[in-house]
Amino acid sequence: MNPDLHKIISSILPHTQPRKQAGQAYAPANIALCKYWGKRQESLKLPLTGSLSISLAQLGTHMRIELSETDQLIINDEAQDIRGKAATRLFEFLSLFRAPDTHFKIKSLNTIPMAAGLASSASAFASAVNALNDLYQWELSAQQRSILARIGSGSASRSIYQGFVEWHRGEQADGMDSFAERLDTEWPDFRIGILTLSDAKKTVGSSEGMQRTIESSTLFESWPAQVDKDLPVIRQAIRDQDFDTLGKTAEQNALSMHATMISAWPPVLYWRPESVATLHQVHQLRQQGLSVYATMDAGPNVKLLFKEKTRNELLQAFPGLQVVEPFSA
Ligand code: 2P0
Repeated sequence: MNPDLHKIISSILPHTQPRKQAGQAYAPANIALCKYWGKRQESLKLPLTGSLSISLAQLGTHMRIELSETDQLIINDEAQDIRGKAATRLFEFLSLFRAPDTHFKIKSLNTIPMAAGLASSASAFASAVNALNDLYQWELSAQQRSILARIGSGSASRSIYQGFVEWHRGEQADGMDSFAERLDTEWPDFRIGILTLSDAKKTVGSSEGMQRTIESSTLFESWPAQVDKDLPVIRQAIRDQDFDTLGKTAEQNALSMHATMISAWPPVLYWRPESVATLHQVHQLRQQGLSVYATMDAGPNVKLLFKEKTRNELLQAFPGLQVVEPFSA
């Protein structure tokens, strides 16, 4: 085990570990409005920049971790190959927290459409940390859970909270100041629309994609400056409930991130023809006066940002649109 990881984790966990037979918890998925793309340190998943997201309320991962004789992983009622990529990554992470002779039976239920490429590592690793917190009765703060979830997957640091969430870059080498916090702004009529355009399997995972971008894209040199410009604007637009400033800054931020990916070699091109057609359609709707913006992550699908009053027009334009109300109870 990486000695830093061991030291950091034991500095967070309480010394006594009373435990139950099983722990369970939920964590929402999240969509970044100012994206995280690039690490300054790999094993602790320390980001090059801060980022800011909105969590997806009831769309996320329910996880139950039960003490067991063997390691098992069941996702949406289907037993997974324990040697598969996703299972290996999850169990390597969980092994950081358990005695060597301990085994877990994990049952995970995703309420987010898997085909949307949104059932990402964020809600999985955040729900895993929350479930461990329940199993071992650690009673960790949200900030401590955010740090642990970050070690599993960077974006999972943000999935510890609902609402608007900022992940601070931090400066320290041990990552103890690189955690997410909830912004104390509610925005009841803010909506996210999910468009599942393609279920083509992801060709390049995020970790590999960001590494390749850093190594081979000269455009990437400008990415931290883009975030420095966008993050305060997005934070302030949320405080002011200034939807158009938020929307256009978030869309430009997403497209700037994709520009760096596309200029990597080999190109990290997540876009499909349907993705580009949808971006054009969004731009056309804006020209017609509709206040709607787009964002995209490490996959071909497009997410829309809009307000409740625009819902019906957008459902007409995009019949398959799944509308998320991030501030519904
Ligand atoms: C984000 N993404 O901010 C960005 C936008 C994808 C594009 O966070 O290597 O799965 O586990 O830290 O968290 C996806 O990256 O990567 C991601 P790791 P993660 O949402």
